[in-house]
Amino acid sequence: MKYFDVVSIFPGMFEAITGYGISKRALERGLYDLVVWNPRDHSENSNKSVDGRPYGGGPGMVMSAEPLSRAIDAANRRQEDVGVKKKTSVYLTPQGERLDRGLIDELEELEGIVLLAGRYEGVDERLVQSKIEREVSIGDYVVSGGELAAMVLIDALVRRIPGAVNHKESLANESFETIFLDYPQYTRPEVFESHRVPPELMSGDHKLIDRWRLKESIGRTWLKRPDLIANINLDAEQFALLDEFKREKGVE
Ligand code: 9WO
Repeated sequence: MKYFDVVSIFPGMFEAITGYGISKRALERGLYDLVVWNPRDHSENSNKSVDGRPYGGGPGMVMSAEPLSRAIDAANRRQEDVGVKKKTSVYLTPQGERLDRGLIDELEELEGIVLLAGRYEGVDERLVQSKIEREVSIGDYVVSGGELAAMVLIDALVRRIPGAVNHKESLANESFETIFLDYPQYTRPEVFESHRVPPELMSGDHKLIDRWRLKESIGRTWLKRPDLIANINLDAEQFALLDEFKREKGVE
């Protein structure tokens, strides 16, 4: 069981993961739990305000430390109540450490994560310093708030929980995917706008199909993500398949 507690002023957004697909099924199967804590419910002023004007001036609003702090405390308390031992707190921000497979590997070791999704121009820095252990970015761009980034992180972790992804095969594929990009996929019809499905896939010869798929995976990685290929030491078979790919495509 994995526990996610998110602090957000837009709890409804998280239906995007709790209400659809693999992440919905995994929740129903009891493989993880997700609770969203709204700082508005922890605001003590009469307007239920969760933000204030930035000290020093400038445009927009800043999320206030106090309601966020109480919401994060409630999230941490519930993690303790359910017996979570290894946990961390994460603020989603473009200033954070870049989310990649390595960071997912690291976070996968934890039983619980408290995620802070900010809005407006940001969060009072004192809150980040007192309650946040890690800052994580999903890429070098600004979106309208941390919620989408939090969901990207949660979804990537949920699909790694044993039993979340149906087919045994998909799990094997995942380890394959850790090295190369996916091979191309085809379904009916056999001819679309005069383009046929590659004959290897129609052969029924599973050894030939596996070999073709591996060749395409390596070839596509070389074509589309040379940065990834540079970090892989190809073995003799993989090198030969890449060479064959290049010759077939008439490149190099
Ligand atoms: C707004 C802004 C406006 C003018 C100049 C710089 C600015 N930065 C921001 C900003 O970072 N706003 C954030 C909105 C405040 C915290 C939550 N927001 C957010 C998180 N936008 N994008 C992310 C995010 C999180 C993780 N990975 C990529 C982007």
